[in-house]
Amino acid sequence: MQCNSILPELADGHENDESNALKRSKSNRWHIGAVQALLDMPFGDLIFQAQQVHRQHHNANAVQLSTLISVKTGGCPEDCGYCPQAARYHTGVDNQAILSVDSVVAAAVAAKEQGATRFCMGAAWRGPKQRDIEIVTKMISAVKALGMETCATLGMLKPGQAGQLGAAGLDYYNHNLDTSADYYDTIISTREYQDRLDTLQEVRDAGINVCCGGIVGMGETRETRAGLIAQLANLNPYPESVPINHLVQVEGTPLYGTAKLDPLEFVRTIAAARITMPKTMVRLSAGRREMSEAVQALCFLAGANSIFYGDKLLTTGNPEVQQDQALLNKLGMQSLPFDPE
Ligand code: SAM
Ligand code: DTB
Ligand code: SF4
Repeated sequence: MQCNSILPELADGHENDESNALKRSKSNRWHIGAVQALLDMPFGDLIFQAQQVHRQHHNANAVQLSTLISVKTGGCPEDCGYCPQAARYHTGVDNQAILSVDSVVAAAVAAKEQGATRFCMGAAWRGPKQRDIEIVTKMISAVKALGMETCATLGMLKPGQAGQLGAAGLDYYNHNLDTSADYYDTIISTREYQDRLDTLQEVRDAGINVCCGGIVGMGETRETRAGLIAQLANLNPYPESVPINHLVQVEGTPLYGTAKLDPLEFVRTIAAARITMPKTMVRLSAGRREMSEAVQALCFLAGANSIFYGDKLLTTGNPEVQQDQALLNKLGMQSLPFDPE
């Protein structure tokens, strides 16, 4: 029986004359059309192909657990249409000054006890100031000393800042492209797509792992989702971690009330990320609390192999730890141990 599979080698960037339209171009880049062809496949064929790629590169029954903390909440000058922390929207999020290093370490200890191996510190900044970097680097060193992987998401970085974060022991920097270049200015007007790409380059140049993904369910088309995935897959190298967030609709934000995305479209996006970026950790990110267990299970089948773990994301809710443990048990999945590599 014929299924629309591409050869697994191809998914890792090699050309093959026998391959069909679902492939990278001669220049070894993913065309938006090729990613859209993946998204257009019959659902079963797409998941089968994603599983093949996934099993070639990963333990298909293991998931990496990261816990988030908001180290500085609300009052952000940016206008991201999805975000409850933008100062200009009235969302009921209370502004909170930067947390103390001690309280962040206490939260990391608790996260580690619950089984998280990575601790991600987020701040509602357009970008950090030097005095912010000085505090965050202390947080990073202290969390790293607990034997956890460290991640931070602090907004745009100026030259030199990524180096300071890396020297403190930062393993990953999260900086999302969020959507395709074409759709970006309908969602955010206070910065350019290129600003995001510039920060990603700063992170790369500092030798820090890149965590970069986006949000779906923002009223975009399938072509827009293809554009996001192609953009991510064409980063050279592609990110080590790719969070795929489902928009959490927060009252007061411009995107509140956006027509709901069909959950299977979300699953398709995960599968396309897996196929185009075979070795990356694809993170089933925001929006899990609003998702059924069955949809989450489909996301794991489609190649997701990491999640945010803990009762809260930054300002919105996440499934409770006990609920996630029960789901992973039900699926026979295990958490990935800390990998010092
Ligand atoms: N301020 C920094 C920045 O924007 O890069 C770091 C924190 S920001 C909250 C981190 C990411 O959270 C955003 O890039 C976006 O992808 C995601 N995010 C924010 N609000 C969200 C929402 N309502 N639903 C889904 N993802 C969201
Ligand atoms: C990412 O891609 N998703 C996380 C993390 N990186 C920082 C953030 C999700 C935020 C959801 C809305 C909130 O809780 O404020
Ligand atoms: Fe600010 Fe980040 Fe929220 Fe945008 S996503 S408003 S930059 S905290």
